[in-house]
Amino acid sequence: MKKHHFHFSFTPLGAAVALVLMLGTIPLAGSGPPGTNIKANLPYTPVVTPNGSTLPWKMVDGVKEFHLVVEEIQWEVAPGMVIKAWGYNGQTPGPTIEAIEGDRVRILVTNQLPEPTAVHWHGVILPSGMDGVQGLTQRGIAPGETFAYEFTLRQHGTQMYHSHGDEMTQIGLGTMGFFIIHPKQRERKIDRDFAIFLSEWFVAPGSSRPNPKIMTDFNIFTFNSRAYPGTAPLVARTGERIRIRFANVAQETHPIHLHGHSFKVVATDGGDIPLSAQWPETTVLVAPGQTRDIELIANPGDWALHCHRRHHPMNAMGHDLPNMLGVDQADVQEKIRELLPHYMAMERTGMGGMQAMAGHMAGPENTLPMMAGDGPYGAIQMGGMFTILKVRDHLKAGDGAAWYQPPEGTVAEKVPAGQRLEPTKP
Ligand SMILES: [Cu+2]
Repeated sequence: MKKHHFHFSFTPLGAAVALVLMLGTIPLAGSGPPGTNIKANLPYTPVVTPNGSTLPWKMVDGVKEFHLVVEEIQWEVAPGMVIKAWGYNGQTPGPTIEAIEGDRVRILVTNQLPEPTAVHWHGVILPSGMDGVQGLTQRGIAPGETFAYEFTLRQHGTQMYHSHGDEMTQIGLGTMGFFIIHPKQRERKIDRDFAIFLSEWFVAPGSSRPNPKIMTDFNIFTFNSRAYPGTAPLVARTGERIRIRFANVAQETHPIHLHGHSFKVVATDGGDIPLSAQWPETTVLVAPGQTRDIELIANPGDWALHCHRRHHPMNAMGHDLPNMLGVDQADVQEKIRELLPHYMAMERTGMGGMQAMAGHMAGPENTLPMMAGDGPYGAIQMGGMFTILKVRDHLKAGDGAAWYQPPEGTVAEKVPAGQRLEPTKP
């Protein structure tokens, strides 16, 4: 294979541009990952990857050079559950790559996995030999080897990178990330730009290794490989234009629903959707192999953002157990326990009690209760693919952790005694 030569031939202009761009990679104490915090020096609004980070880069002879290391990692899905995942640079999804249309990029990939891999730049228009399909466009990157991918970005949009060798195992264990290409000039300013990768896993309760052989029956559902209440909220100011990018290389389709807003799907992994072809939505379906960008104007409040398949904003829920809804189990609990030793008489009135039960009953090690999260009014009874868009009129430190303070008289309340309660009838 042809060896790469890294030339150093700076022109004064190139050096100045490089200096300005590199300033963007200097981390500020307490202000997030490198590359995401000095907006003034970047010609775009940096993407925020909740629970993740942005991959730093350096200019090498006019080429933006990134370095990914694919490796086994210990990954916390949420407090109480750590898995042995495979990811890039210590994370799953791997750090978000950000670049600009027209950039020449070089991405070094070092393989620390126990088997060969290749990295596919999903949706990126590039020379075939840089496409990263093991066996088809290159030989696999053997354990310990470093490969260089290099190409010029001829488009903009939300693309992805993911393993394209032994995909069931490698993607199933977390080897994917965002590859975001900003346009040279955006027509409308974006105030906040978020990126959320959708994934599902099967991790047998009590174990820590995701099972890569599972095809349909998953038990852990994640945003950026985190399950609620481990998902970081999205924080914004009232009236801001928000872009949220979703990506999926998993097995399931995920209809992602945002409360309290009407949004437009403005782009797919194939490019921008023309204004005349955008229509309003409150739920966007993101299928495997797709990305979808939505834009909205932020309304004040705490707004649920979640997958709308009902078991996806849930954690492991023992779904193979019998249906007990409406069954008086007072007399049969002991008999059921002869068949299911750990069975508890539950769910007669619904499954909402599961969250309270999880609080005072020891479950299996290293898994997550089906429902979790306490809000200002009680148990939220959610898990999995669930997070909160927190929009405030005036942002201040700590807003990410604080609950919305609604204006007087704008919260649903119990009807006072003595008022007429007859339902209206057709
Ligand atoms: Cu889903």
